Amino acid sequence: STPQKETELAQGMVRVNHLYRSALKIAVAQMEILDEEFATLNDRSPIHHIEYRIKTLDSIVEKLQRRGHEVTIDNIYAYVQDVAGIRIICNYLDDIYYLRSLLTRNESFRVIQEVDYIKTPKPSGYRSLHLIVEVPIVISEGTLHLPVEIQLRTIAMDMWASLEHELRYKSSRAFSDADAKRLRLCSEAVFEVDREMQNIYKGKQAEYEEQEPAGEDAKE
Ligand code: 0O2
Repeated sequence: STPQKETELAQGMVRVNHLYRSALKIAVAQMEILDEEFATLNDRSPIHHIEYRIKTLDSIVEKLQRRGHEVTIDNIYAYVQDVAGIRIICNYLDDIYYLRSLLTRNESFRVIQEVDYIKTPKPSGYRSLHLIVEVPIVISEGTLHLPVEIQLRTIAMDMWASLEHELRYKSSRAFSDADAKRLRLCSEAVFEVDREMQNIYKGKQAEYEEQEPAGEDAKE
């Protein structure tokens, strides 16, 4: 790459950063509004907590190169859909699909891609629901739509993903095939826990509903 190309890339990155930061802010604010609404109207929110990040330049460059694209600003807009990323950690499995239904039904964030790694886990054992939503941002030239990746997962799936990432990439010891196999088994065990916790929660809820008269009946 020539020095001129590098200057163009650096200048373009300032704009990329600004635009995707803006899209991320709007998407995070909207998810926080939903979370607060659930907490106020219901006694609990399907959201345990929210994390978010802007992809680092190194990670953007690595992704473009891995997929055989030249590293240009246009190619970032065209091929990297997770420059802005939100991770929503939910308590229960059903909470993930409930949030998915809210996101797919609303008019302002259009879901343009969905990959369900819960129904079909990755070969590593990774589980999460990945959505790409288009977020409108108003800038001086008008309204722009930018993609934001939303990863939805349970606390248990998040525990597995963080430790797997740590073991695979950051641990000082070598990562063997046997380690990978044990991690796949852990992923299945964790999924079993998710299903059982979900059942316990559903059971508890049913018990509660039996004891408490429904709102309408109580008034009569
Ligand atoms: P970051 O935060 O950018 O550094 P890609 O795999 O990136 O070529 P795609 O389609 O975006 O293409 O990938 P995918 O797999 O749908 O989503 C990538 C993200 O999902 C990763 O982000 C991780 O956050 C998560 N992920 C996917 N597979 C695994 C896995 O096996 N283990 C763990 N722990 N996380 C996974 P980046 O790009 O790595 O990170």
